[in-house]
Amino acid sequence: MTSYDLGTLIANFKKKDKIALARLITLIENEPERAHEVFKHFESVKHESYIIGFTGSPGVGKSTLTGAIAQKMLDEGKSVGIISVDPTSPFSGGAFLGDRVRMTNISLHPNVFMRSLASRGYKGGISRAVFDITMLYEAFGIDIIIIETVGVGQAEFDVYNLVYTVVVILVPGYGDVIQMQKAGIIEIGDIYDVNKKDLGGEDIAVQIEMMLDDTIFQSGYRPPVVLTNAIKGEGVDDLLQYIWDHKEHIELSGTIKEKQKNRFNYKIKELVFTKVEKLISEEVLNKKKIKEIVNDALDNSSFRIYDNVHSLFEKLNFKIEEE
Ligand SMILES: Nc1nc2c(ncn2[C@@H]2O[C@H](COP(=O)(O)OP(=O)(O)OP(=O)(O)O)[C@@H](O)[C@H]2O)c(=O)[nH]1
Ligand SMILES: [Mg+2]
Repeated sequence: MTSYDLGTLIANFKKKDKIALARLITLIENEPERAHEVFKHFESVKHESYIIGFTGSPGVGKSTLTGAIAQKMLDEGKSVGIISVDPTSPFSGGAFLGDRVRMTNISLHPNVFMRSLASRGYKGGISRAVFDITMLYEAFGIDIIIIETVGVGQAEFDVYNLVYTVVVILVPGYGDVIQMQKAGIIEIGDIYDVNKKDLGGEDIAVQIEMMLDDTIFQSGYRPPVVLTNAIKGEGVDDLLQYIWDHKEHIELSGTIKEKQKNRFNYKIKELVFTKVEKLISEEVLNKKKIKEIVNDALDNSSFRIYDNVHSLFEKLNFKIEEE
């Protein structure tokens, strides 16, 4: 994987070379343990991207809508980085091609970058990979990042911890709002988009509004509901406006700082766990002592493993000296 010299890659990346960005993403996807080598080069950068999540069941129109919204953002002079998490694709290449077909208008634009990930098979999980890619997009100086996820499963829920505005996308006839409520999806939306309005959707919008009527919003912000036709671009301006409104709301109320703290805590925990796991494997699991505990269990009593492992850890001295 180290067929490219890291120094050259970073130098090209800093010159805004999209190929260098793509290669660094691949490097970090495959070798997350090298992330510190990469990000060391950006410690003087203070650029922050605004991160938006688009979530909804398969086929609701997430990619089409992402394409339409991204086009509007480009028209406003912003650069856009897209990350599509595709749970069905066994490898990212397939997802990328599929989404590129749906985002043909924008995929060749110089200020757009796209990446698709299969949601399985990443060291540290999908949210680890997604987080690291958002960091590379930020380092690259991208203004807006859109993360497209299918709204099921823990991995996707983790992604909500990484974004500032969550757009939940529904379509006419798709189940009912109660079903979504059960899945916990309904609580996480900052904006609700009922897409495919050419097929109806008023009833769904009414159901969501009713549900929102029953919810108390401490922050004073009530999530709006918008109807769109992503193919024709209808309602997309409204959706975009709601995104900017939410951004403004969280910036003015200071909520964005909390969300950023959340992001950092989440990442730090993941980095620490990864390090500790490695340390434990090297320092503990490979030790002779473990074999002794196993043999002791075989020779004497299986019940001894609990106390033996407990005693082993009593001898470990994990401490960070704080002055
Ligand atoms: N009628 C109608 N079809 C739409 C609309 N938006 C998207 N579609 C179609 O719905 C299908 C799925 O759209 P995608 O954008 O791929 O949906 P997705 O949610 O990204 O799908 P996955 O990534 O596979 O989960 C495509 O055939 C789109 O052309 C809309 O507003 N109206
Ligand atoms: Mg899609």
